[in-house]
Amino acid sequence: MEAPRPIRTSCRGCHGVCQVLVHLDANGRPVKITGDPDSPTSKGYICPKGAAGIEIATHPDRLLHPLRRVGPRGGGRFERISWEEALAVIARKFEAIRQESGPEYVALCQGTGRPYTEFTGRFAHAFGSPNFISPGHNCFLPRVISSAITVGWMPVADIYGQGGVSPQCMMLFGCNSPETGASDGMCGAMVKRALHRAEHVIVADPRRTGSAARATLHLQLRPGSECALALAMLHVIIGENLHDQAFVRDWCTGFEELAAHVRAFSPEWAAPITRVSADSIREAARTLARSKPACILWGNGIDTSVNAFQTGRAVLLLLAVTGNLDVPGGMVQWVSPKRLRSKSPLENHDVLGEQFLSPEQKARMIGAGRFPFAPGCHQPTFWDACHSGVPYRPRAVWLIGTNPMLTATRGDIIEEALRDHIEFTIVSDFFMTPAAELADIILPAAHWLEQDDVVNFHKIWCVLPRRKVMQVGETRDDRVVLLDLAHRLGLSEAFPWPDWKSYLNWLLEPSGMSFPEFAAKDIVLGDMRYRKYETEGFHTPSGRVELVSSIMAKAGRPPLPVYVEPPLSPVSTPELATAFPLILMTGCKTLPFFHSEGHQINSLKRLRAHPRVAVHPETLTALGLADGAQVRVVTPHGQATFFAKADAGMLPDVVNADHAWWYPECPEPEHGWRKSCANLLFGHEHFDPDCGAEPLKCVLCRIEDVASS
Ligand SMILES: Nc1nc2c(c(=O)[nH]1)N[C@H]1C(S)=C(S)[C@@H](COP(=O)(O)OP(=O)(O)OC[C@H]3O[C@@H](n4cnc5c(=O)[nH]c(N)nc54)[C@H](O)[C@@H]3O)O[C@H]1N2
Ligand SMILES: Nc1nc2c(c(=O)[nH]1)N[C@H]1C(S)=C(S)[C@@H](COP(=O)(O)OP(=O)(O)OC[C@H]3O[C@@H](n4cnc5c(=O)[nH]c(N)nc54)[C@H](O)[C@@H]3O)O[C@H]1N2
Ligand code: SF4
Ligand SMILES: [Mo]
Repeated sequence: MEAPRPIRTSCRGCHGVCQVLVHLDANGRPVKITGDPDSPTSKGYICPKGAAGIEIATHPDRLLHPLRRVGPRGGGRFERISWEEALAVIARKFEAIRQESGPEYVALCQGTGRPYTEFTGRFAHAFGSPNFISPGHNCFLPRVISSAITVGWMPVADIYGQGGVSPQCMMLFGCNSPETGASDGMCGAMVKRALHRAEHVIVADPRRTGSAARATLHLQLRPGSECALALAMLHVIIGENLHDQAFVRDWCTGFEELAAHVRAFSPEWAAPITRVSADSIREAARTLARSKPACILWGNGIDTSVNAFQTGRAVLLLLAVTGNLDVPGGMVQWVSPKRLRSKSPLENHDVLGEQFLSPEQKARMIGAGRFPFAPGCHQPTFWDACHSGVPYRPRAVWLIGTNPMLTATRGDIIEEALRDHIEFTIVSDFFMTPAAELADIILPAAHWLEQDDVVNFHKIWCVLPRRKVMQVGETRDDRVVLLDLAHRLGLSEAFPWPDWKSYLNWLLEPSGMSFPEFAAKDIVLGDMRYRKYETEGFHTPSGRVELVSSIMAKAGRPPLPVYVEPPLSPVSTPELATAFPLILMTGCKTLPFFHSEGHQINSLKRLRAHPRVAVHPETLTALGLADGAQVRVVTPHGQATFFAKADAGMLPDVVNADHAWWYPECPEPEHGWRKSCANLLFGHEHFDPDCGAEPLKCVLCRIEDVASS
């Protein structure tokens, strides 16, 4: 019998947009996933995580049915229950808490942006709870929010060449998607292609990444110093009159103030701070300003510091003054298809449902007002409250797609809170995790191979079809579960769709397409237009690019970017640096894993068997350590165990540790989560005052040999 034709769908193994082919056997069972060579988004690329999709979905450890805890928390005993029972128990409990204590006593924590995002915030807010928590303060949202207040939209590097122009100069600024596969809704392989085409490639990264090694210019800066680099580049561009005079005159506010502000920040000022030579800073600035068009792929390397928000603004100002906003091959605002309803919170904030919260409910958010530009409820502040009960302790916490003991800071207090303090915890996941071990109810989530979807969460540049090709056990799409519970709790105003299918049809309705018609398409694009500001202005209070931010001034924050030294560094805390002489970066993404995901998966573990800390070979020798030695990374806050990896691309006093590492095979309930958890190395003391970001890539540590102690 002839095998059926492969099914074309889109992968959701990360934040990429790769289109893939799922190959079926004669019985219609998926057996293999390959890249789709005809895909306009990924042109045949597939990474190991995408290729492992079936291995993940059908893994023997996959959660298959709803479970209810029996016996004590952490005792490892659960019983199978039906979906009906699980949902009825949850609805009853949520309703009781809403009546007895108030809706804010039910909190919803999600992980990074995944399909559920279009309903999670909406659900919490419609229920009346402002306590909607995500890792967004450390990820992507500092750039989204700083962009929103500066230009009114999220600029995206125009590497796909919709306007028929490729970037001449590309700068990677704390972004490594060519090596990690994808980020921010863009395929790393397509970024790589654009890098090959660009005349100039500038990489600002403390590590010599693959892209840095091939770049025209690698600015190997000290971690955490990137705002100083951006300010000095602005100094050169404005000082040498290399800025786009017409754009600045017609479309920016505050240029004179900016020019006066950056006068003090010369390359000579920045060189000792960044460790990049003044000549290299000048060269980078001149190249960026003189190449038309130019774009900057900015990434998580600039989100995770106490100066993330200001840095995001400084990078954006570089693009504004060089006239690269919304031009072909520059940094563009994507035009989404008019005839599809957008479910992207980046485009339509109402998706998150904040309009359903009353001002009184908003004011009850844990940490309300602490960080003026934080997205939602600030994750570390939230977990502190769960632990201490100050200002109050939520009674129910629903963890959807997050493994907070591994990926948030201070997993120790999160574990204690879940075990000893929170009355009712629900976990929705694919697998049993250290957090799920402490849950009262566990809900098995559907994998992307098990979902029909209209994919445009990031709204970076396209809408893609996703098709359900399999069903494992009783797993359910998180959104189906949220929709069902919303109806049980009387939230039909916010969730008017009777079921998932009708929601998808509602999204497609203006186009007149049915889901099968949509699914038969490769991609749906809007009619891209550039320089939209010429007719619409910029979506800011002044209608222009606010080089001097009126919104920040109003919030009592510096309206022009300033450099802030990392709180723990050889400069800020020289005494501490004698005991902790190395600068520690954590959590640069690695190709095989998606944060804590993939550690059960053989094909992925084969690619990286152990958690690593990358160290310069001379530093290893000076420490008397061999390549591959088991070491302890120690900070003033904690310690974790890794395997040393000699890496000549590191600066001698900078090391880089993997994050989110755990051992699913180790005994429950901990599954070895404490052993190599980079996030135990951070306290809850230092935050970005604007958005609440944490210095995950710039603290101090020392390295000790495990064998000799
Ligand atoms: N030290 C350090 N820490 C970091 C970072 C860093 O750079 N350094 N990076 C930070 C960043 S950028 C982020 S975004 C966060 C990520 O933080 P998280 O999102 O909490 O990280 P994941 O490990 O991806 O956890 C996701 C869990 O969700 C499950 N899951 C996956 N897909 C789905 C789904 O569709 N539905 C459901 N219900 N479950 C699903 C997975 O099995 C896994 O157990 O980590 C942050 N933590
Ligand atoms: N394979 C894989 N892909 C992923 C993920 C994953 O876990 N695995 N996670 C997804 C998520 S949630 C995110 S947020 C994205 C993040 O993806 P990216 O935006 O690429 O972020 P990172 O890999 O965290 O860091 C990018 C680069 O920043 C550099 N960097 C670190 N500190 C600094 C600094 O102080 N200054 C500068 N200029 N650079 C610095 C690092 O050396 C690194 O090379 O990736 C997404 N894609
Ligand atoms: S890069 Fe991301 S979207 Fe692309 S194949 Fe890999 S996991 Fe899937
Ligand atoms: Mo992220």
